[in-house]
Amino acid sequence: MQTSTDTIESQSNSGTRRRVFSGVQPSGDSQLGNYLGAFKGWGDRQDEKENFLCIVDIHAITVDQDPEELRRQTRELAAMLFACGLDPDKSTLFIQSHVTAHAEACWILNCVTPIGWLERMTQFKDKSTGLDSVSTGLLDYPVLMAGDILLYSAHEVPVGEDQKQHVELARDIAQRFNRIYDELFVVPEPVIPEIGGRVMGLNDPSVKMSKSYSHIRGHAVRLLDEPKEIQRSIMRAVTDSENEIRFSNDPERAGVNNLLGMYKVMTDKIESEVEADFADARGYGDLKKRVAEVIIEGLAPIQKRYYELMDDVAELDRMLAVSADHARQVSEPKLQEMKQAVGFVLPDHSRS
Ligand code: ATP
Ligand code: LTN
Repeated sequence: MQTSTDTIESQSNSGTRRRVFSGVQPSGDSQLGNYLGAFKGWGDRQDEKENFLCIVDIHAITVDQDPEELRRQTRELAAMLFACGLDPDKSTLFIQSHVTAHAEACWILNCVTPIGWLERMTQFKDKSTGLDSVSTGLLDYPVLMAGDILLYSAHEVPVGEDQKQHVELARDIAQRFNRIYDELFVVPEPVIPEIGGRVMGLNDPSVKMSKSYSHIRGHAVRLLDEPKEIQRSIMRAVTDSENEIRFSNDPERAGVNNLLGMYKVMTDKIESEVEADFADARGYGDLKKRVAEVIIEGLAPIQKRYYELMDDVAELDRMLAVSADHARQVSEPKLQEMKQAVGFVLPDHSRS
């Protein structure tokens, strides 16, 4: 029986690195916000954190999907994440459906989750409004997500602001399970990145850049866009009628702030250095030109690596299989503890 927090802590760490879990939906073409707000940071910090990163295809089918498209987008996202710098020797990047513990953990956690907690979720309300028929999976989405996180005893869950409520629910579920049964779960913390936390749409800087809208012309820079396309999108970005190139919280100046924020994260500079870089700029035209340049330059090696990986899908699948093995090694013992705690008879392994 697991009772001490110390034991949970030691289980959740193979070395001194704090454990991180995050998930991404294979829901379309990755865009610059995904890179600046998530993928880049995961890669930059993989020496100091123990990353478990999951392509959440089981979550994806909570809304309608074309099967072939889902399969294609899942592989494309895997290739893109590796191309963005996730090193398979340092980070465990795997496909959720390869590790059956996720679906099993979800079921057990369902049975300690009051349905009212799920009906209150903002994402459920947003995604279900106006639909003729809503799947049970869509309501259950946050419990599957709680299972993802809790199976790995993750301390930190980097997510965008929109997913904070789900991580808080995962905390509530963990605490409830710990209270009803045994103290099995680390209670995870949501981590919202400050820089790059919210890259805004180029056509409308009041809405978050998102892969679901990346087909709308002028909304996003997609990570696979060609240089000309990137330049065109940035040059057409909405700005304001002033001509001052500095960071600001003024909603009227959100467009310029967004462009400066992109430049800052792409170049790993601090705000004062960014503003100094533009001290000699002649207006927003100059700003946009230089922002486009750093994006094009930064994405070039990523695009090259992405196409190499997609040229050898067998090798990509092999990399994913190795990661899934590792994910299973970590999650399976936790699932067994959950089964033990709720009173299941564990199978007799001496027979296999
Ligand atoms: P969807 O349109 O399917 O919701 P998305 O592009 O909004 O997709 P997610 O799959 O929800 O992206 O998120 C993947 C990761 O990328 C998350 O960690 C999220 O916080 C981050 N992310 C997504 N969009 C942005 C953005 N505009 N700015 C900063 N980070 C972002
Ligand atoms: N719901 C998240 C994706 C996701 C996730 C997770 C994020 C699924 N499981 C576990 C963090 C931890 C999204 O739509 N971005």
